[in-house]
Amino acid sequence: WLMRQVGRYLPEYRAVRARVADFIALATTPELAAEVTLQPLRRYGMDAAILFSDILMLPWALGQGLEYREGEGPVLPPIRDAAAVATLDPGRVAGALMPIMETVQRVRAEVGDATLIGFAGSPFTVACYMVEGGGSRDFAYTRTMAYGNPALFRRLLDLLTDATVGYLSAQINAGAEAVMLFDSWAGILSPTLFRVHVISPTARIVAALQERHPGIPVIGFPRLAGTLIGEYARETNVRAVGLDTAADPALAATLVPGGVALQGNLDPLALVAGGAGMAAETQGIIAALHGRPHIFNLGHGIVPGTPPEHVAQLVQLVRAAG
Ligand code: 1CP
Repeated sequence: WLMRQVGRYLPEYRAVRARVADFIALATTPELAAEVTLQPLRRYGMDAAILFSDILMLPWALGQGLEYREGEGPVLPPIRDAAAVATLDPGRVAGALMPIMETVQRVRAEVGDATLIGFAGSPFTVACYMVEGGGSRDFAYTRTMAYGNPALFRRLLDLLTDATVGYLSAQINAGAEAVMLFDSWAGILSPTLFRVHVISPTARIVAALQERHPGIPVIGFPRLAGTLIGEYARETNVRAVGLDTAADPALAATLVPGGVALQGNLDPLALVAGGAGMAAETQGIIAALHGRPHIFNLGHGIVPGTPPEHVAQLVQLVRAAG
């Protein structure tokens, strides 16, 4: 399967997306969300489906406003002080996210032999968007809060950690067979804060899920973690670690314990290019991870301009190598 295998690069996704007003309407209409979740399996025969939703549906469910603006991405009213944190209401999460659980049930009923992966953002990455009020190149407000008001930042992260356990647990109860934690901005922290805000909440989430749902694997994706990926894998107990594009698979294989699967890590832009360049990169990654559990994937999500036929070529290359 591939990160962001559902989305704008697929004409059949754009057709469904055109039937609703916005992204939130699509994510909360189970019939349509289930349909788009299954699109890449129908087109390419992927071995896993990833729930169609977004990491920001959790802040939305907590009562923080959320809007997806065309060409601009997500926009939220920033949370930067204690009064704003106090407006977040964990009590409304389960009810608000009920349509997403119905999507999980629908997909599970139709997914056949493929694996259904549920997901959430990691508490740190979700906090980045909540504090900043949307995407950012450097998440300056968030990092400044983490250093300058550690008690408040900690309170926000604790609230998100508890809510994420409940959210992922509900997805598993609805039929998710594995879950992934997207920590897209893990790499912007100092090593000290990486331990506090990335490793520690992730370890808490994995432990709570293992207790409630023994045997359900958790895939962690601490993007741009560099050499801290080994410590992340050892301390969090995830069953698989996603490698970002910049990670050297051979080095990662020496840092991460042998029983932990590695997932990744073709550059999404190599997929845009296709052809011989993509094939060489793909073969290099497969060779570097030969002999250990490897889930072939990208190093980050598929980008909108990706030609769908390049994805078909990639699936063929990976199948031929396996
Ligand atoms: O209408 C649209 O098509 C909007 C585009 C879109 C899509 C298709 C957004 C807005 N989210 C999604 C779906 C999505 N997002 C999925 C499920 C489908 C799949 O993987 O195939 C997943 C797993 C995500 C996860 C996600 N959302 C992450 C983590 C992974 C990553 O890409 O780093 C992040 C950071 C987001 C936030 C987000 N949502 C959407 C956008 C454009 C963004 C990025 C904003 C930014 O940082 O600028």
